[in-house]
Amino acid sequence: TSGIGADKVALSVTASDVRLGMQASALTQAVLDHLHYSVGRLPSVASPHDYYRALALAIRDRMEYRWINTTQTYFDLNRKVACYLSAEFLMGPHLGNNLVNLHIEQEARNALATLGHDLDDILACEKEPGLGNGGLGRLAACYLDSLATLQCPAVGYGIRYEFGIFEQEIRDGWQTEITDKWLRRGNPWEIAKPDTFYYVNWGGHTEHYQDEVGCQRVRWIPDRMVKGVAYDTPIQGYGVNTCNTLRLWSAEAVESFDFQAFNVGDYYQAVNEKLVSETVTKVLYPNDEPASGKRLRLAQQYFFVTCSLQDMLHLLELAHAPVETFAERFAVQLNDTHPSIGVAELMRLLVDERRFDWDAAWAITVASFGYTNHTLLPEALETWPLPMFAELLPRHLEIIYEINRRFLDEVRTRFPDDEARVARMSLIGEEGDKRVRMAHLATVGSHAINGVAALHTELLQASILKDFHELWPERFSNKTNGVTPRRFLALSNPGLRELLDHTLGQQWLTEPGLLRKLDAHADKDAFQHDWYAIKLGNKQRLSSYIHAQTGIEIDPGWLFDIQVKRIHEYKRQHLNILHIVTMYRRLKENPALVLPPRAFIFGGKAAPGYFMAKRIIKLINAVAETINADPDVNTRMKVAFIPNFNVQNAHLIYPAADLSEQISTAGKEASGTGNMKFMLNGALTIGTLDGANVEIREEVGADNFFLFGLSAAEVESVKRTGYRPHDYVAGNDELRAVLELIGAGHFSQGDAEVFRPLVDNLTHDDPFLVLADYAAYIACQEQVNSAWQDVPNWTRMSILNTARSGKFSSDRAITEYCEDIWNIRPVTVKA
Ligand code: GPV
Repeated sequence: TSGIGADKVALSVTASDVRLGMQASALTQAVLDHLHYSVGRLPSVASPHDYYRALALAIRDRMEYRWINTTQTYFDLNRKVACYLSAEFLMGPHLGNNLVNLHIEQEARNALATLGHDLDDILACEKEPGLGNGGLGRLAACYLDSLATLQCPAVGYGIRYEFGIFEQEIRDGWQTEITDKWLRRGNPWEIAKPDTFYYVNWGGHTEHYQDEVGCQRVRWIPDRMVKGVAYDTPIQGYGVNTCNTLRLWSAEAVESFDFQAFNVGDYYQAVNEKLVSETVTKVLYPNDEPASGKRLRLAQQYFFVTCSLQDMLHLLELAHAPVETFAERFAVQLNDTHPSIGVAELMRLLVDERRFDWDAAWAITVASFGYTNHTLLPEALETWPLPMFAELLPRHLEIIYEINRRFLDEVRTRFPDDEARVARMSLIGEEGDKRVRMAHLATVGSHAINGVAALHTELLQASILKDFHELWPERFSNKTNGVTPRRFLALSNPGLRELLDHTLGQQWLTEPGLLRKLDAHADKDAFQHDWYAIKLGNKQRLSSYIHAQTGIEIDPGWLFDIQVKRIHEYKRQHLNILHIVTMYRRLKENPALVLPPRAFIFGGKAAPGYFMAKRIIKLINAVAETINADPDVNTRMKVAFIPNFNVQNAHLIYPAADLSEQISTAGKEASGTGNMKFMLNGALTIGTLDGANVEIREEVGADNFFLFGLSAAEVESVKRTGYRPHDYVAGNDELRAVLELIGAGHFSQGDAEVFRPLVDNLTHDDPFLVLADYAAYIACQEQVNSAWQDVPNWTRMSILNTARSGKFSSDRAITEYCEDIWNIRPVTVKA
């Protein structure tokens, strides 16, 4: 048999074994059964989407036994569990990934063929759960894949948003946002657990009282309440029986309520309160990086965090384990500060509800939590205005004051007579309006704090958490991000997967260090030939997709230069555009110029309220329209903006790239993970020394990486000594001409207003030093052009990129978290 462990069924399983068969014939039967019993459609009239649902349910059935068995194994063995708390999980389509991880793609393909369908058409029917904005949410998803694959006991805890990240459409070059009704046709992957729910309170006030034994205690008398109900999704590991759980909480109104406010208030007001409470999990905030600052966002954070912590306490109870052992049973990781209210909430649960004394509760809290920081951008650091915080979570504010009082005493003892330091480190910011600083709460409440790339961790320790690093250096470490090679190579680049399997054996998927063996093939003609053909095929595939989506035709033989990521000024999509316009001008002025043809491809969403980012999208599309329609240039350059960049179309994009654009202002991109996905798929990087680019360059070697631009230290020193972008304009005729062309409306039918704010911002302010790096970027792109013309050498460098990408597997990252922070060991789940 080809399935893993498909042959044996334990006696304790009572479900019928017809749901376990992994052969094509069993899958065919299962799809027909689900079409009949679950979807309720005759095969003859069933749509591809009906087949998708039937197949998805058939595959879920095949994970169910492993899933239940996994949970049971952790429970029986009393194993410590990693609880990954994240406001976002950007999972991507489940079906294809589950087929890869269960090793039954071919069987599923054959089964569908028998039924007259092509697996790829069926896979395309899945509407991905877009429960995240970008890198942070996708990282959480990669980590779940690795935890399951490494057989580590783990649960992902998050929010079941009814509306995920908006769908982006491009109209007249502008982004428009369409609501993401991802649940409209149901979700075959989740199982609702209506009996697993917890109550969540808000508002009201606190009362101090003496308990029976004379202890001072606090009661929180909330005035609103909502229920959090669990929805579970299986996370199947690759090639193992482990199938972990992603548990997402959904808000529901409580059936009955007997709060005072409801008794004395009028009925309609009470019903309205119920409606309001159910909006808690309605929608994902679409702001990536800048903190949103909205009350509902804080409510979402508290909602999912208290449900998750109550769930852990409940599990302890089920295991008859004392609450004192909490930190031995759970490692609770905070994915950025979004879940950091958990520090105060665990204290409340232990001190107020379980009557722990403060010091014992605090020891458990600190031993349980770890905090991962994902940004240094000041505007992205979460702080909450005191009045809002006090209104929503009055008891938590008191607890935070008490944590702060004790913490600042410790600071004063360690650093006497340094009140400036005390003010800097306080959990309450007092500059301007008073605010709760969530990064400080997360740091003080955690035994381990980490950044997401070597440079980022260094800068973290030297800047925003400098004082904390001086106090507790032993709590800090680096955990460079990683991505899963299952989804981002095996699933999305089947051609390359086959070549790797054939060349290295299949073990590279779990031991990506084996990719290094490709070094030995990098110079071989025949191997290069195969490699090139696979890349070309992937470029053909993307080219068709782009044509279908945008009408733009791109020759797959051209250099594919790709920048896909959220649109943000610090990521500098506009620097890329300045290069494109520079080349456009050169071609217009000198038609004989020799320039290898290039396709400039973009994708990414802008936060709906982010003025500059939306204008950058408009500019990309405006430049695209002009260039693509101009016969003087369009035989040598084209520009395309792929609408609605998401995990699903990312599967087509990364494998088709020749050149990966990683051009953020040094010091601003914490890590980046797209950079790793491109490298894994054999793209060369043009990039700054920022985030994980530094480590990518170290791994692949300086000769195989196009480096340009100021370093983080240089950026800081330029800013310190007074950056004057206008000097760069004055000193560079070509740059000046490019900016004038854009500003004067050359790409906007003479409209000199639309791009004025962008050009003005660059020439007068340029907070991300686009102009300071412009000349270096252009020069570096010229090196790219010469390198591209030497096909064998480019192919060699492409091979070396994949060969040396092993470090950036999320398996490596998760192994480090398990060993250094969580103290979690793998456990084999038996078949
Ligand atoms: I904070 N990141 C994100 O996607 N959203 C956020 O709200 C925050 C950070 C990203 C960083 O920008 C990337 O550099 C990083 O690779 C990613 O988080 C995962 O660590």
